[in-house]
Amino acid sequence: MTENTGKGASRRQFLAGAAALGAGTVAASVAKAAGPDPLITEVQEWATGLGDGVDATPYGLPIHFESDVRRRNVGWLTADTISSINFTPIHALDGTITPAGCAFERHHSGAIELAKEDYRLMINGLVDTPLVFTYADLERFPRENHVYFCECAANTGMEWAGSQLNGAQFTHGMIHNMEYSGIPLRTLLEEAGLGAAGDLKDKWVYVEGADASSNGRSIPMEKALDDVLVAFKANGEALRKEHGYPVRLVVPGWEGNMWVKWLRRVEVMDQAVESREETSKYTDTLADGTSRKWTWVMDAKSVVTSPSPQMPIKHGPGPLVITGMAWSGRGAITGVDVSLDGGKNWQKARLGAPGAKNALTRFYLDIVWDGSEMLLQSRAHDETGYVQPTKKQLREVRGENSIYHNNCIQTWWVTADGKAENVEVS
Ligand SMILES: Nc1nc2c(c(=O)[nH]1)N[C@H]1C(S)=C(S)[C@@H](COP(=O)(O)O)O[C@H]1N2
Ligand SMILES: [Mo]
Repeated sequence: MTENTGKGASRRQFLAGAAALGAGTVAASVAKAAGPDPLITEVQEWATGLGDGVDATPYGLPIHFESDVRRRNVGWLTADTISSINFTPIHALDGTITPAGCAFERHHSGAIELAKEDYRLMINGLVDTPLVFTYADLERFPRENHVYFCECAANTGMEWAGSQLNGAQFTHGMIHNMEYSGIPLRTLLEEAGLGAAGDLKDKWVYVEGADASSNGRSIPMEKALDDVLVAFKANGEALRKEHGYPVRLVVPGWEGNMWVKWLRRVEVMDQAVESREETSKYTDTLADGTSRKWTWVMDAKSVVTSPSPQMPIKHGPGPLVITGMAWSGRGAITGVDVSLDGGKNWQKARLGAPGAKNALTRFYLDIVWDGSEMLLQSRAHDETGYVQPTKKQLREVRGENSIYHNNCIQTWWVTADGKAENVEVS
């Protein structure tokens, strides 16, 4: 429900909610509505004229009432928008699929425009036959569809030292979850032939993009041959320019930086390159000043998306839907717990659908809110048995010098007036 929903509409939804929850819970407040509602008793403007014809919007956009549901950046985080990041409005979304139009963007040298006709993908290095594929070539290989999340390793990175950004969009919005159509990288590597590489166990691929930054990353051959996709469609349509049109790499469960956009080259190598993006950046500085490297996998994590600072409770005490999302780069989410009191007591949330490997899972906790303040938290479990850590537990092993891979439990302080704020319970 948004502030744009008319009074009548909100009452209709309220009635539907009451029916679903069973009579008694909210029926009393509905009965109190006094006098005829003109939205029901009077013929409205939208019923006396004609609506738009079918071609009014050849490619549809969200209705203007929903214009607040959009990507946002945080000006002070980066010097300019060229090498920067914006955030998915996760607070306002439901289900699991991220619409491409509001899926976060992260560029190191801006989003480039690269036409399909100008697209080339080179496979070289320790292969039997170096190959170059055009876009039309790629379309002729057998393809697969998979839903995967892509999370920047810096997601939640501003929260290490204390609570900072006031909204789930800003604390956890460097993530999107789409259905990709693409070719297994394995297929293309095998097309070039891996005989020349010898024993594949200690081999790597180095992947780079066509943009000025190139964003080169080394990936162990084992992963390259496992589930990595060379993708050209997301959510059924061509990738958006900002997400790597016409072709990007999809590296399931691993940090977003490895998902090279505008993919132009895959080189088979006998060692890692140790490029900028895997040494000076995307390594995790520990308390003693040394850094962890090769921390590719995104550990299990979750966040309550509503209520949250951008999604206050407007309806007062009574039935309340608490919802959020959970994900893990190590496998499927098996459960999510929700706490209303800062982690003292936990309740099992309901999963919107069974967790799927390396994809977002939606969770719900439907409660009757008594109007008292809450310290809302969520805690994810994945199929490896891993449990999302508290901030204290994470700091014990990782210190506070890091930016990347902060997957600790998030707290929203919900006050009696329904407003929510980002606070730290460690
Ligand atoms: N070629 C290229 N690929 C890139 C980047 C880039 O700047 N250039 N940014 C990386 C980073 S850091 C992330 S988190 C993801 C973000 O993907 P998105 O913009 O589709 O959200 O793309 C990765 N791939
Ligand atoms: Mo990233």
